[in-house]
Amino acid sequence: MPWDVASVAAELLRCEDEGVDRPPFTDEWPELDLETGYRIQDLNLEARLARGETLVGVKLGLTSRAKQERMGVHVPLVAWLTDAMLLAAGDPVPQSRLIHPRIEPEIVFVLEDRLAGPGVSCASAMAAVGSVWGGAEVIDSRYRDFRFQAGDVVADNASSGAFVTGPVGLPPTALNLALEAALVEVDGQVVDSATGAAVQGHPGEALALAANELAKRGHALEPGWIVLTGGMTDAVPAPPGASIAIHFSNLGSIFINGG
Ligand code: 0L1
Ligand code: MG
Repeated sequence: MPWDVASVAAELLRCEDEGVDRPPFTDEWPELDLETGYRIQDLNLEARLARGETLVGVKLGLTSRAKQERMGVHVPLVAWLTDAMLLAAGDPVPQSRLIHPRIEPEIVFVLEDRLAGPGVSCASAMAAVGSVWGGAEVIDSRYRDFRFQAGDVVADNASSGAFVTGPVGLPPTALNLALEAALVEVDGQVVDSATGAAVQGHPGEALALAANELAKRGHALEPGWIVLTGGMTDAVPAPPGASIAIHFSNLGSIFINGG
């Protein structure tokens, strides 16, 4: 089948809605590059909004070396967050609507001011932040075994699934984000750890990157938006029955069970 922007967008939403995975489109359509992937992503944002979801922010993907190396894609990505992806504290992994969820620790910002690129630096990005939170992203991929190229994963909204923020929100001046640590525990065993420096040297760099990248597509980050700055460590599988905890040094702990 000759794929195009509209047919890939529709197929990705069908896979998401029906909970089925598929091979990456680049196997058949190698011209699916980043720019085309973003057009597909934006088309599916329109579809999500048309079906009643509300835009609540953006997520970055592949901002840490751990994530880039695991996924074999070496470029940071930006994607959309809607209210349908929000989990409340204590919610289990929403297995019934996900294919093969994995969980990763993230530094999360809530914006106080509008942030529009180009030319946004880490310092000017951080000046727009109202509060900083610990977060856990439950990623999912519509691609079998999470196998994809950059264009595929951008089209797939950077493997969006669900996310939850932790119990502690602090003003950005209250902590050194490069040193903020996260420990990832699975069934009571620490399996991974990182500090905020894993994310582009400082999570504010990821925020600046989002503003500058979105500016190329004619968008800005808006006040009140949530920004997930990208997995600090590799993601851990979150099957039914798993018990996952993420402990931040200053931003509290998040507990998620696999349902
Ligand atoms: O599936 C993936 O790992 C791609 C999205 C990356 C999410 C992240 O790095 O936070
Ligand atoms: Mg993530």
